[in-house]
Amino acid sequence: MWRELATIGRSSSTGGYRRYAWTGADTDCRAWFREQALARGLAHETDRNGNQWAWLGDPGGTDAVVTGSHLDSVPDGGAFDGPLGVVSALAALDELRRRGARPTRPIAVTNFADEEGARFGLACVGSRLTAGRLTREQAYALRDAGGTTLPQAMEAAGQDPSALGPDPERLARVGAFVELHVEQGRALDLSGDPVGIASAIWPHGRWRYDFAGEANHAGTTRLADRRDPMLTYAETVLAARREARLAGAVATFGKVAVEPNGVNAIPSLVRGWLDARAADQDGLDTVVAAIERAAGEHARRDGVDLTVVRESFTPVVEFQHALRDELNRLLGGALPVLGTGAGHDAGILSASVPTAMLFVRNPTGVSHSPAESAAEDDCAAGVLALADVLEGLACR
Ligand code: HGY
Ligand code: MN
Ligand code: MN
Repeated sequence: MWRELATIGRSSSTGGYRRYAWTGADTDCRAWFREQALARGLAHETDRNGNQWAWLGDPGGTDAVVTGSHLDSVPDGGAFDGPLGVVSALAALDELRRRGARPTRPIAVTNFADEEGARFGLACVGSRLTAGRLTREQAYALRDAGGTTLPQAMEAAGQDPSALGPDPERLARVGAFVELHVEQGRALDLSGDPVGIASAIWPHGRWRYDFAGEANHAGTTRLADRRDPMLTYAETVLAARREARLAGAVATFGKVAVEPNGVNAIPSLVRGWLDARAADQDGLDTVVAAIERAAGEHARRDGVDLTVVRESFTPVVEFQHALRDELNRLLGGALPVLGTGAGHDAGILSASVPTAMLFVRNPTGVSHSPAESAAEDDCAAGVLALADVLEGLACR
């Protein structure tokens, strides 16, 4: 399974993945998922929001135990973020069959659409829509850098967007959702454990900063006459690092767009995207407000106009203690329980259904990079742990 998926959407130059929602690579990942489902005799369906479900047992049944993750990636992402959860879910079903386990509840494997938000800027679009945390109107307003809207992109990929929206009936049939994911940090490497259980997800969001200045000639415009938005952007990036350090948070400007982006032209506009996260909402509010304040001060000094728009936000997630503790009991009771600053579909769904997460050790902690890795033995341990969880929850 892993080798068949590994070639899809992989850049030959960087080795990173470019599986953006509703592009050809995403379509190929979806086709792979459907083939894997049908090869196992699972009932495959794509829901109104483009999420794929592969059912063992009655797709219309209730109290289902659902497990899965996402197949889309960040630009030049790693092989494991998302796919490890989907492949491990399918492999865990294979393990249940090998054990002769007899499910008494429906089990489903999912591939949630557009978790990374790499193309349209909003994280977890498929699960947000299904959970009613993104309206049809908001989804229809999403555009990529080329101006293509989400519904246009879905239609071009053969997915009908006309029914985008909440799916309460579907979620009412889910008794528990468990997402396995490669750890995006080094806690398990430091503790020496192959598998861990999630306690919480930090609150986090994405803010677009537009710095509007005045285009002019790089060679003839006196420094005193410039309204250079690149200067204000640069000061804001430095302020983000300073304020994050002071607040014990994290803040990143990882994406920037410059107009007209000419070597010998002072930009008219610089657009920078801030990703900010903190252990609690107060910390996040503090760092976000401090960065915006600093940007405003620099903008005034530089004669630049500043606009800040929040494009994505996920509040803190505390996974349900009962399911978290049930997983720990099913796995021997001694697994480490750890928080994360990374967002996940499980975080979005946790407001609608009992959710839990399993993490698999990442020896370097590196993620959102072609260098992301996980040892095969640890991945196998994750599959067995997920199989134990599915057997314990769904095969009473
Ligand atoms: O950004 C995140 O935390 C996740 O990878 N979507
Ligand atoms: Mn990710
Ligand atoms: Mn992920």
